[in-house]
Amino acid sequence: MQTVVVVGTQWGDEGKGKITDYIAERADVIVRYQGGNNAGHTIVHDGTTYKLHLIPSGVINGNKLCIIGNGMVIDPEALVKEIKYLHNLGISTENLKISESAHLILPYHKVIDALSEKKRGADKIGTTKKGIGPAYMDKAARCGIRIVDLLDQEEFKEKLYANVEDKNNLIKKYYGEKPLDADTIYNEYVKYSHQIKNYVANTSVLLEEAMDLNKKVIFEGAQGTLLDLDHGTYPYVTASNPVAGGVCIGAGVGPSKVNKVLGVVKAYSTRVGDGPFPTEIEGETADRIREIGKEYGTTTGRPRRIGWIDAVILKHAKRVSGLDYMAITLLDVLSGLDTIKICTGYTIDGKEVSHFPASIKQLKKCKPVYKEVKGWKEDITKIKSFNDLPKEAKEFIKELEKEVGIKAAMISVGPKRQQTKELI
Ligand code: 2SA
Ligand code: MG
Repeated sequence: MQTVVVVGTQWGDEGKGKITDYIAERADVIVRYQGGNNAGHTIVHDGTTYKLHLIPSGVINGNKLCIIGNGMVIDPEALVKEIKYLHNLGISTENLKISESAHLILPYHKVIDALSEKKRGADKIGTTKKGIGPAYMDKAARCGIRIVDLLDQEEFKEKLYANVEDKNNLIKKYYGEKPLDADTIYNEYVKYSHQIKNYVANTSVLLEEAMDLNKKVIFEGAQGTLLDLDHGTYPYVTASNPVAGGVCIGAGVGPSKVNKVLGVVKAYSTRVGDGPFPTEIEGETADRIREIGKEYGTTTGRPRRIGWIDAVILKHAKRVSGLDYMAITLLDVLSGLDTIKICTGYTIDGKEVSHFPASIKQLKKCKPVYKEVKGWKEDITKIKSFNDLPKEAKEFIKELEKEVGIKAAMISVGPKRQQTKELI
């Protein structure tokens, strides 16, 4: 198999970084195609924990080509910081390439992100305040500034000053806040441009060359299906397309080049940020899962909301991304529970709901229908293979496969590379 997309099937934090890192051992190229430093991918390798936000998880794997695709939005301050962080840990970024067409996050995007959240009040989205939404807004409004513009100081200056004037008017008019200084931003960004210029390339061409040579490519999704701008719980979503289709747009490859899609499925559900969450639970079980699963935002430190696994969502993810297989992660976190619930459907006022609803109002009314399976007591973090799992854990996976209609190709029972097991 030549290309694989690793996609989040829920609200992000399914363990995509860990699964990408695991399969990256056999790959040549790892590509991020959407989002920015709102993402938080945690990888544990040889006793070191790596937290990545922008750079593909494959970077930990030695000499792999790592691509930041055109569909991403890049905060150069965060990028330079992440490069330094990796260097300090002895990880080389020699093979990192950044698309010249990717858009920049500028200081005013972060300010506007925070101010619009404040303005939304109780209806806030719960963004990471990294400026992601406002940067994609400018991209769609055709006033965005790209990496290629940053490398051309004259071009950059012209675009930056026009934007700062516009944004300052907005900031003053709608929010009554103080304006930003264009000169300060310009000087700061020119400094960054020198630090990143050697990484910049036409990454679509690089990918084509790699694929022509039959190199193995992984596309690493960030966030998840339910946070997708088109297929998620709009407006409680991010501003990009994490679903598998986002690869074509965000990496500059045609759909015929995407061979397999692996959906990463957490054994329970989490959501960080606001918006509907039909299987959400609170109380003792939720707290236990949050603590054992270390369910706190990798980027913001926010405690994540907890719920049971939801097959309605997984079927939605299977359809919109064309999932071939599942990778079931954080299975070990469920050890010790007497029973585990799997949501198999929803009802609204007693009536069955056939598909994941688009209306937020409807979604809020959805009551989950649960199937209960027996839990297991054993610590499963040290199992050598899938066969060592207690029969209840195997039963849980079998039920999920039946409900969703696709096989589990992998499971993971801990953060280390050796704790990921292959089934097929
Ligand atoms: P944004 O900042 O505009 O993308 O926020 C919009 C929504 O998308 C959610 N979102 C995320 N959800 C889960 N994980 C993400 N990455 C970090 C992590 C988040 C963190 O790995 O833990 O540290 O808080 C991520 N990024 C964006 C966000 O919560 C909003 O619901
Ligand atoms: Mg994360």
